[in-house]
Amino acid sequence: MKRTTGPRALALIISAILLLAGCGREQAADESEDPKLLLGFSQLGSESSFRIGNTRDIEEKAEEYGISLMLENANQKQENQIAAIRSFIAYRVDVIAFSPIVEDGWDNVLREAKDAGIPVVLVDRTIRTEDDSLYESLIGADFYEEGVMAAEYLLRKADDLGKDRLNIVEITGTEDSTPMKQRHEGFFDTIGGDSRMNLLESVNGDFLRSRGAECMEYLLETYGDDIDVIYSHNDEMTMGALPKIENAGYRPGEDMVIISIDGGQEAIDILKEGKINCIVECTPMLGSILMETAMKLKAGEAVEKVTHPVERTFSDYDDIGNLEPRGY
Ligand code: GZL
Repeated sequence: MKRTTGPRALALIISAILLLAGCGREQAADESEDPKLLLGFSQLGSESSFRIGNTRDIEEKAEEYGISLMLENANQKQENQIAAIRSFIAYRVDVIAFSPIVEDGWDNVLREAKDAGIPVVLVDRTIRTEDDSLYESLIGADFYEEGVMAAEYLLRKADDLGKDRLNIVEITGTEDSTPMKQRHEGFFDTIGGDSRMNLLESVNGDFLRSRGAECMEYLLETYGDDIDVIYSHNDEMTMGALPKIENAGYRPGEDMVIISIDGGQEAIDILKEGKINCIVECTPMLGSILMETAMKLKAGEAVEKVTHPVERTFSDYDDIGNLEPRGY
């Protein structure tokens, strides 16, 4: 029977090697200048410009703050994030940070971190737990508010279009992730009382460009001319959908209102061309707040339980000709 080394076994092997080889933190400190702070960060993957920009910003800010960073990319797998957190515990980092790919399934490993006396910071997304002492701080967007901002744009657009019926299709992000759940709730809570608004169907695109294209192909085959509005939970899926809309003979941004989220350069440029009507910003630039928070935790100082960055909307109602380069 072929035996593979699962992530848990892998974490245990890494831990054993580190401990047996005496490469734990204490040993390293004797041999070289101990950095002022060792931060272990588990990134969930590289699925979007947002994610790649977030990783780059964290790396750059660690360098700027003189913080030693152990960064592990989980390639969209929760089990890889759990294994990475266990290896950070074995290595006895000062602070653990991670962007949880989904909300559930973290209590056990975070209890191990807590038992080891290592503080944990959530970056970008949050977890669902009965015990919020398992993490010190959440640094990330208010996704519910992003959904509200998207809906507020649509209500304004609906008034200008003067239609008494708007059929909506929704392309959602990763199932059970905080942005997927809250962007949906914020949007539909805001338009819920408006009789003009009609949801045809929500389909899951997992925040991926390729899946966004597949979702749009299905929605066009199923609803075609009936589609008035596309609400997409991130720019990657939106950019996957756009060629499908055009190949089907529709003008995105004119025949169909396109609302997206993130605000990376590629999507902003498409908005300037008029093929996307509204983009709600979701900034990946969380590195500075993360480094400040990690340094406070190491110094034993109090930190905010939740920090939301300030975000805005870009739309066809704005003059964005002179917008600063987005940096992601
Ligand atoms: C939101 C972040 C989402 C982005 C997507 O902060 O978690 O994940 O909107 C990314 O682009 O995949």
